[in-house]
Amino acid sequence: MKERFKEKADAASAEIKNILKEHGNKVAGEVTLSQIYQGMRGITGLVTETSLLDSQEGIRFRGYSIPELQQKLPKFPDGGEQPLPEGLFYLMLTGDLPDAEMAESVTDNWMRRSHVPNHVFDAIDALPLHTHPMTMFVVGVMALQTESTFAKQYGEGINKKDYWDPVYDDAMTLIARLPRVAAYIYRRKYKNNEHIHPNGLLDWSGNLAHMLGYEDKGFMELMRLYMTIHADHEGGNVSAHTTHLVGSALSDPYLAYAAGMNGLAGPLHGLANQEVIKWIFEMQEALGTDAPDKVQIADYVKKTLEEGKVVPGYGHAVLRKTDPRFTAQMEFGKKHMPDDKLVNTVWNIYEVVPPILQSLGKVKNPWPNVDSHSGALLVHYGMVEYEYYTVLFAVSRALGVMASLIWDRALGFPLERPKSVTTKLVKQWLDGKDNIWGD
Ligand code: AMX
Repeated sequence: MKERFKEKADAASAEIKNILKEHGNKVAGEVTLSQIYQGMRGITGLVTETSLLDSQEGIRFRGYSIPELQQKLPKFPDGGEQPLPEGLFYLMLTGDLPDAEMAESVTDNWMRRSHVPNHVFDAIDALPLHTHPMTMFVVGVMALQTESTFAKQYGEGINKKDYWDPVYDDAMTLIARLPRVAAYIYRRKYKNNEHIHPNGLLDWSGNLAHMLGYEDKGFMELMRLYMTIHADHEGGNVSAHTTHLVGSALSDPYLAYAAGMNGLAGPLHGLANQEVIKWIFEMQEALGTDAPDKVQIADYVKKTLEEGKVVPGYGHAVLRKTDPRFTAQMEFGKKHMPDDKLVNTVWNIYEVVPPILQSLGKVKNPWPNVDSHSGALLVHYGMVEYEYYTVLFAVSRALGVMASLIWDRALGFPLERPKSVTTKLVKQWLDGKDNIWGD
């Protein structure tokens, strides 16, 4: 995989140099004052090679949609139906679909790198038990940073054209160790500190399921699907963008990834997966039923909006249709647990919420995102501890942001530093006194 990546990166680097030499001054779009003030929506400002998001179609990883990945990526040999995320990582990194042997070599490589040093567990253990699992997770990642090859080699004066190599090494080691760190947090916080050793015969996601304490084959398949669909969502989302930004300062992959995951821990981003189940559980309690009907759900949604809160799991900054990651999970639910009450509630919410959000007249996307479905599938297999869910998202997101970070360094992308302005300056510009755009 490493050699294949290097060939591809060298060719891409030469191609980009040529594109910039010939077309570097071409104007690519324009920016409005509203965009500057309102979260930079729709401004194209960075390059991410691993995936691309279309507002109508949803995510494509190197050109492949989720159903295509489910068909074309290698599966776990023991009757697996969902793609192995190892194969997705290979695809995101090299641009090529791997065969089963290549995916297996990634599994083996990660298994060899997966030993987590004891001080990482000590760092997590130093936190009180009531600490949020995402805080424990980022502390664990920061403790892993002592092992950074990039930081060490940078300190020894590595040539900048070789940066990608130790970044690759760090990315592979970090991804390999995350399931153990994630499972440790789960078992410490919720399962009496009783830990489970990895099983060398399992794949990366199967092992995560095993170390979490879930041996059900259905749960293992769910983890493979979960780790695949949460991996990447192009470059502008908070976790991917933050990882890229912090990495651009040549902070090592551990520092960059930890920064990104602090962003994932926000309720408008990855933490929405815990918020969805918390909200449904609160609704069940308020209504006194675990199977609310559509009228009851509609009333509860309206109450949520009247209280000035968002409906978690709905809306998106880019998507304008039902998220295909939602659809993939719905299909999993229809196959594995069609009669589950909570899963059926998620499907009823899907029928009720969009027209209500549409009626507000301001919500640009009334459709469900990935987070509106994931929790119910986890609860089905017994994982009810919803505060933990974003950790699973974080483990998966490492695949996309680390593949991208390796590309960033191989392509020699510089420090990211957009220009900001003050409102005082904007007002002077509006009065015609100043040209703040600097031409
Ligand atoms: N419920 C209620 N109101 C919503 C809403 C929702 N689900 N989604 C958007 N709105 C509101 C916004 O709060 C905003 O209101 P305001 O003008 O009074 O401030 C208005 O609609 C316009 O917002 P928008 O342009 O449609 O969305 P955005 O690009 O600013 O924000 C997002 C996108 C995801 C933050 C927003 O839809 C939201 O808060 N959703 C709920 C939280 C959620 O599910 N987040 C997970 C997203 C996926 C992910 O990153 N994992």
